[in-house]
Amino acid sequence: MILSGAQILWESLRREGVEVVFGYPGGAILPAYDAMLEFPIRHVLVRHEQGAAHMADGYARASGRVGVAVATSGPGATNLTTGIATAMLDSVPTVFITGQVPSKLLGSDAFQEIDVTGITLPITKHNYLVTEARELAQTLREAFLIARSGRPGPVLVDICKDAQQAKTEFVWPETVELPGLKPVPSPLEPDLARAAELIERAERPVILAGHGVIRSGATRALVQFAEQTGTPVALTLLGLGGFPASHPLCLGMMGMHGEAYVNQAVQRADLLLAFGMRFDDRVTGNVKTYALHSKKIHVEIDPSEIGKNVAVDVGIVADLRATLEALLPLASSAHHEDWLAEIGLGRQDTGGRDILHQPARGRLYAAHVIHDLWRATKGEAIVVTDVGQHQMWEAQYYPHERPRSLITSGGLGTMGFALPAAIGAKLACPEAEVWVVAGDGGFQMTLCELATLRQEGLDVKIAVINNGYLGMVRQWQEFFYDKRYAATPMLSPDFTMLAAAYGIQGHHVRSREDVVSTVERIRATSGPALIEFHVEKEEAVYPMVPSGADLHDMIRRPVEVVSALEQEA
Ligand SMILES: Cc1ncc(C[n+]2csc(CCOP(=O)(O)OP(=O)(O)O)c2C)c(N)n1
Repeated sequence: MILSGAQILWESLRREGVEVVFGYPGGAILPAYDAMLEFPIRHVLVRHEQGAAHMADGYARASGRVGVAVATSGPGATNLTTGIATAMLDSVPTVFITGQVPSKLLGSDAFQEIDVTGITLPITKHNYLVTEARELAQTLREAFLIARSGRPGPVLVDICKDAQQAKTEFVWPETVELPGLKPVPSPLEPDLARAAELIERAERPVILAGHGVIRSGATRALVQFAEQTGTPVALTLLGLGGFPASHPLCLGMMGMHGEAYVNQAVQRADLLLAFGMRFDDRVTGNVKTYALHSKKIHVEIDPSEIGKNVAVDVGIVADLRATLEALLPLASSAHHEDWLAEIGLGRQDTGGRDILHQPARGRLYAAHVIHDLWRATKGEAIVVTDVGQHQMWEAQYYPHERPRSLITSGGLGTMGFALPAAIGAKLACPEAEVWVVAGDGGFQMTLCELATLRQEGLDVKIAVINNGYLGMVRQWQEFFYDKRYAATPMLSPDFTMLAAAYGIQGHHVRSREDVVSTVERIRATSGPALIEFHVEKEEAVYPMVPSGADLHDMIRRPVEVVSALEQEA
């Protein structure tokens, strides 16, 4: 079959099972856009290429499938980079297609020529420059394989305009073998035996569950393992939902804004079982004082993570679900009642984050909003957050029961992620209730995608948590810079009027009494809607481990503030 490079692109995507792509056209990718009309693929026209990248990312996180974004050369491609880096740091399977100037102009500083493979080298798992149509099918096949295999990640394919236009025989490679791509190893018997031995001996074990649980579909195996070995489970931000929040062995989130008692449990444990997590600095605090009394077992698909930040006693490079299934018959049944009771006692120490139980007195706290949103949605929504205080409050006050029900940028911490990623998530899971939870700052970074939301007619609900500040940065200034609020007070538009301009209904909420009724009101309507919640301006996320401090050294809500609130009661 003779096809143009552009036709080969879409035919290859179709064969890879791609049903929707997110993109924005331009000169160097026009042949591809022209050919697209012949193929059964839904194209979502974004308003900025960063949005396309986050949509592909949100689509992939919500579904587990590969998300695809398309852009033109030069500024189209550079606009993708924040989204590519976001996908890279959170290991999200994505493929980015960019147009490039004709091959004979490469290196000539042609109009809209930029070295895209050079720019994206450190933020992709792999990238390609395609100069000939006959290379395309093989390259795309490889790109999808690399994006989804092992530790997933973004792959970019930069295609010269003449390679899109040229015609060639279409040959679809049924199998692909890449010398550098090794099959995921099975866990080794001696490592499993050693791990089982450490588990057997442990008296104060804690499981640290990360994004890998969700990526490998290990939730059921993890629940079984935790129950059989009587081991409590602490979660990273990206691990939330990987183990049901309501499970009696679920401790909740650890790390910088984790529960005080969870971090204490990690510090006091005699065995840490790190499953599909990478000992990120937000999780460990000061590594020199991190969990000094524990043996450590680390199960990770990426060998470069083993021993990278924290030395471990047993490192198992393998798929997590396969490892847990292999470990289950070897691990003896155990109960750790004393240990669980000790942790349970610690639960009373909230570090001052129990603002929910204080009287509202006309004040609206973000914690109220998130908690009431959880109640109204029965905890069943897919929540897509932006980055900042609201992101941490979501993690603290919206318990997640299912994998892939929280979508958030953890590694890169990308403001502007939420709205576009939610559009991707909704397209991946049309039946799901999808909520954006964003701050007034981050929402303004990509709010042009309201137009995309409207044009696509997607039922995504939006909660803008407006505190009039770049809240998380203001909090750091409050704690560590003597309340010198440099460049954090922020003037915003009336977000409901802005929504109205896009043909989207909007509501203001200023008091706690109105939270549930307004949420219910927009849930009862289909189609997009926005609520602007006007919350306390100078509230902080508690507790907090300052960057680089010891994990047990948490900042709590000052006692005088707690007692003042109590006196009001
Ligand atoms: C693109 C980008 N720029 C800057 C930052 C640094 N940053 C982290 S949180 C934050 C404040 C976010 O403010 P807002 O969106 O209003 O959310 P809030 O913290 O108030 O909930 C900033 C500026 C970032 N994470 N991403």
